[in-house]
Amino acid sequence: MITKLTKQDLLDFETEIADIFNAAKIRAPVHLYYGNEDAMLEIFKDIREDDWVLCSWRSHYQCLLKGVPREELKTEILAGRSISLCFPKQRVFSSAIVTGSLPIATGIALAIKRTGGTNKVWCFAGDMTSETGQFYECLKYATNFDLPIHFIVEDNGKSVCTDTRETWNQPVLTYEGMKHPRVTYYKYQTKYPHAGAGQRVQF
Ligand SMILES: Cc1ncc(C[n+]2csc(CCOP(=O)(O)OP(=O)(O)O)c2C)c(N)n1
Ligand SMILES: [Mg+2]
Repeated sequence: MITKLTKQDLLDFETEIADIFNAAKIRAPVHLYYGNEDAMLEIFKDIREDDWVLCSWRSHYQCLLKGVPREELKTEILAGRSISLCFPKQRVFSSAIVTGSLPIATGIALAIKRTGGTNKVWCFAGDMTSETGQFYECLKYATNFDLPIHFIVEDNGKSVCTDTRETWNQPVLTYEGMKHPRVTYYKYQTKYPHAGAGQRVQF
């Protein structure tokens, strides 16, 4: 574990950001986590300081757990950059484009392998992202070339306002319950909407 952060620290951070957002002090979207703190703390037990962490638009917990100082993260979010947080020093990168970080993560893993590195890439993807062709291709490439990468599928059941299982007419998602050596799947129930913190904020 890189930090000594607790579940309560994670919850407190998102609550503070939610309050600031609802007070209309952040003039850009925020995507908050809730309900996945235990899963995150468990996953980060295996993540090392020299590993790379690739995320989506929803990445506050990863930034904190990878060692980005709380105030530094807050400053970036307040500046409107929550949707694509990047901290090269802590080796955490995000993309606001659905599937955007997957090929980048795979490429970093390829570079580590080619240069004989011993570190690894951790790539986080939402449930809808995990059902895309891009995800399938990146996982296939990483598996077949034995790249040092691990994917984490974070299932909140939705893609913005759309039910992922209904979209694909698939009651069980592809990586749900699958024992794939390069994939960790977990389910969580958030109390926040896809973006924002529950109150309409005009940018
Ligand atoms: C290429 C692209 N298409 C559409 C969007 C709009 N969009 C942003 S997040 C999102 C939902 C993705 O759902 P999921 O992968 O389950 O992640 P979650 O937000 O639920 O964590 C969509 C469609 C986008 N950012 N990029
Ligand atoms: Mg989702």
